[in-house]
Formats: sequence, structure tokens, C-alpha cells
Amino acid sequence: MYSNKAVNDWVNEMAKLTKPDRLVWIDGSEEERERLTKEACDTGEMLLLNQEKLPGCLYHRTVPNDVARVEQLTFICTSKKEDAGPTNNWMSPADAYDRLGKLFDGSMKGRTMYAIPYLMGPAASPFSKVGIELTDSVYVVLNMRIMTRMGKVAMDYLGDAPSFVKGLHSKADLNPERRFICHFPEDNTIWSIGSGYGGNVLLGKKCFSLRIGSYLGRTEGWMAEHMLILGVESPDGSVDYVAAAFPSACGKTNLAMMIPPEYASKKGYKVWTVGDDIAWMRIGADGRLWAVNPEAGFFGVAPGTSMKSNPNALLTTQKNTIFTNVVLTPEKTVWWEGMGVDAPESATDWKGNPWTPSSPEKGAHPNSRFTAPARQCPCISKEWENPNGVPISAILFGGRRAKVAPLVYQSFDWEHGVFVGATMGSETTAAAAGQVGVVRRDPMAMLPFCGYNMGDYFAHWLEMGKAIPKPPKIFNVNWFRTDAGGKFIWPGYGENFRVVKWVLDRCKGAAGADESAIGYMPKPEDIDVTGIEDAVSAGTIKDLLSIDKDSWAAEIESQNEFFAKFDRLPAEVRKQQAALKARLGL
Ligand code: OXD
Ligand code: MN
Repeated sequence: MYSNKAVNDWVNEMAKLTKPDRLVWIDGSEEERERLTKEACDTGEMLLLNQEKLPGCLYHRTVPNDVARVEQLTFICTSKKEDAGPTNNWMSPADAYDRLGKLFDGSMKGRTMYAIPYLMGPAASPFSKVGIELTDSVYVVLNMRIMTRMGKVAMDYLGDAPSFVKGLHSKADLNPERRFICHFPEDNTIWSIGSGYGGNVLLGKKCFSLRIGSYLGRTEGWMAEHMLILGVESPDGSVDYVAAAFPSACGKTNLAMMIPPEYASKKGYKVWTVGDDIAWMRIGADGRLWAVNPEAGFFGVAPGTSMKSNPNALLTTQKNTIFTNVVLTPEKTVWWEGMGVDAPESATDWKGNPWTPSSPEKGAHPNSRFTAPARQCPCISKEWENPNGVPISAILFGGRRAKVAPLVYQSFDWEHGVFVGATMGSETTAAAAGQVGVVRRDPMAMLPFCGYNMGDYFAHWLEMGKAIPKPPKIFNVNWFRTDAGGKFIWPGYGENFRVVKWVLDRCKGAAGADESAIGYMPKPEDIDVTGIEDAVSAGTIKDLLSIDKDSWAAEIESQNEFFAKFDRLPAEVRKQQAALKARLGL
């Protein structure tokens, strides 16, 4: 038990509701990790992997109906419905507390309630904020230990203050009919019930750092964004930082950890990772925008992660990592589709069934995950825990667009950049259920994560632009343009460095650009193709940078369908669209 009265009072109140057999306060110690690991393995909830090959690593399977975030069961519970806005599910706080309160009543009977204090952001950083998560899942505790700074460090940061995010989680009966993820931004509270899957239950991540965080950011004058943060070191040793927002499954972790192509690494360029998913950004004393990664680990998608696609991610997961819903091999190691090594001849799949490479179903769930400590990443930035964060030179937006968006363009100014972010979209892939190639609008990649009315969120971006004396420049990138046969034209992965390099050169005034209808564009010769001239000819670059007026006309129509939902769309957004139309001659 800690000495903070507000914390103790609230924990006791929640224990009265959920009625656990015992309450365990989490301190974050090594002894505690060992004890909880043993406990989790004794009950079969988790399994110790081969400790010679994967020291400190654990394995877990969720129930098959609980493998992803559930947007349809995620609610923003503001007193006024309009404050949740047109893109969020809404429940009134009274209804939500009542409805979920009934489900939480006695939900921890026979179980342990773990009280986890955790810190989002580096210790000793003015950016950081404290949450307490109460949970009946030891899997959650062990994951939170990796994803956050957990235990005493958080309570030391909080001291006697009463201001912390109150998170209550119970697996309850894991029934999807009784599964809800509710956010009460006006009360700094999150209630999650009926799930055991990461994004729904590791409350520090999407629930706090993005949904509650974005609400706090608007009230307090900062920004909580679904962005990776990376640093590019130049041969002279200086480092410039980029934050980038892409919808889920567009390769944020890969970009955050990319390895520059040989032509650049030979000259001395390096890429350093600060974060792969979330950025909290504030205006610094020097008038620039400074960002921290509030998390302490990576909760990455396993399938497709290989020594080819993302060696840094794979190397990060070689110890102290929790694997969820991947294939378990007979020697108690892990495997997944796209790992780049031969599949085990016989193994156990993510559902716990016998599996061989000729089994009709995939062995690992497509959304199977690794939870790995960020400090183990070979390319982790030495600034990643800097209490002041890192200064952001450029913000990138992007998505999967087969045709409309060129490889890269720069917005004319901050307001135009906000419009570019607000009109972000991504085309659905075969990996998700439903029709392939349909644009899903996902402004700033925040559609599922904005904790308030998205019209007000755009207004907040516009306000921030006025408040930041030296704002980052805003760009849009698209790694996913295809040719007539549907093949990707741009090689992607580490080659994306070439585009980031142009972006940073633009920020330093060291690269030219052509002014086009949609923004500043590189001249084809501005994208350095040293070493990939065969794959990416001058003609290919031209294609990648071309703007097709008909596609843009259709794009604007599609933007308007999305905007029609909004009654709080800032006039500036419409103004930007009108200016774009005029520039396109539409
Ligand atoms: C994630 C997501 O898991 O964005 O990071 O879905
Ligand atoms: Mn994400």
C-alpha cells in the first residue's frame, strides 16, 4: 500500500465493487517479476519459453474471440454527446457507470486484484503523467511492466497529488457480449471489461496515452498523437527528428527502426528510434515542438517481422519479451508467418491446436504480438528518455493509397498541413475483413483514438499552429503507390530513408522543390536513387510523383462525404479544400 490518500480511497472503492479475494500492490521490483511470472506459469495463463534461446521470454494465448481492439465496443463517455463527436461511439457517463458497474460488480471474486501504478513518459519529465490500473489479469501486469515505467517510480512521481488516470480492468467472463472499453475524459477514468487483448487492456497505451491524453492535451495546450518518433543522424553527428502518423498496419514500427540504404550508411547516416506508436508533444522554451515517447516498450505485430523487413524489431524481441498468439514450437521457441525462417515441421498454433506448414490455417494470428522493452532495441536513441523530449523538425502523414497520393509532398504551411492530416485515408488490404481497396478516412491516424469531437481536434491542431513559434514542417508520404498490375512501385522499408532525407533537407532549406497544386514536390532528381537505379528509374520516380487530376477530383468528393458527418468542422479546413480545388482547376 502506498501513502497517497486519493489513490487508496479510489482503490478501496473499486475493490468494494469488484470484490477480489486479495489486493496486491505492484512495486515494479525484480523479485515481483519473478513471483508473478511463476504465478502466471503455475496457472497455465502463461508459459515460460526456452530460457536458453529466449531468456526472460513468455508465451500467452488469448481466447479466440479476443484478438484485437474492438472499435465498436469502445466508447467516449462525455456528458454531452456532441463532445464525443461524429466519429466516436458515445454513452452518457451515468449510463456507462451504471451498465459497466453491474458487470464489474463481483467480477473479481475468487481472483487477485493487482493495483499497478504506472508512469507514461520518462521519470523526471515534465511531460509525464501517472495512471493507476486495477486489473485481475497477471498477463496485464507483466505487459504493463514492459510498456510503462511501473510501480514505485510512478508513485514517487505522483507524491501526494490527487491527479492520476483511474483505470479499472477486469477480464470478467471474456464474453464479447459483455465487453466494453469506456473512457470518461471528464473524470480522468477508463473502464475496460470483458477483454484480455493488449489494446483493450493495457490501459496506458491507446486508452490513456491517446484517448484521455488527447483530451488532456487540448485542455492543457499540448498534443497526444498516434506518431512514431525517429532521429536521423548526419555524418557531422547532428540529429534531426521526425514524427510520423500512419494508420495501423502501415509500417510505423518498420519506419521507426529502418536501416538506411548502403549509400547513406557509408556516408555516416544513421537512424535512431525514439518511439514507434505514440508521441506527446509540447512547445519548448526555444519555440520548437518537442516530443517524448510516453511508452517504455513496443507492442508490435509479429507476422511479417523478419531480419529482412525489420531486423531491429526482431533483435529487440530476443529476451524479456512476451509473445501473444504466435506459433509455439516443440523446443518452446516462437514462429510466425513472414518471420523469414522455415516453419517448424510440427508445432502448436495460436489457438493451441497441432499445426504443420501444410495446415490450411495460419499458425500465428495475423494480429499476434510481441511486447518488448524499448531499451533492448539496437537502434534506440540515446535521447529516448530525455525528460525534455526531442525537437521535431518534420511531421509526416501518410497512408496506403494505390493511386492518388504521390510518394511525398510538403504542405504550403501549417494550416495546409492540418488539412492534409485531416484528409488522411488508407485503403483497406486483404488482411482486414471487408472489401479490398476501400478508403477508410483516418485523420492524423487518430480516428479510433481521439478522445473528443474530432472537429474540435482539428481546431486544436490549428490553435497549436498559432502557438508554436517555430512549428515543424508538415509532409505527406505514400509508400504504397501501385502500377497498372497492382504491384508496389516504390521499394519501401529502408529505402524510405531517401524520402525522409529529402524531407529533412527541405526543413534545413537544403533541397529545392516544385510548387504543385497539392503542395511542394521534389524534382525527380531530388530523390537520391544511388544503388537502386535499376528498380527505380527516372521514369518510375516521375510516376511516383505524378498528380492525376481525375483521381484528385474523386478524392475531394470522398473527403466531402466524410466531412458531411461533422458539425464542428473548422472553417479553415473547408477553406483549405476550396483553395486546393482552385489550384487543381476543379
Ligand atoms: C496498434 C494500433 O496496435 O495502432 O498500435 O492498432
Ligand atoms: Mn498504433
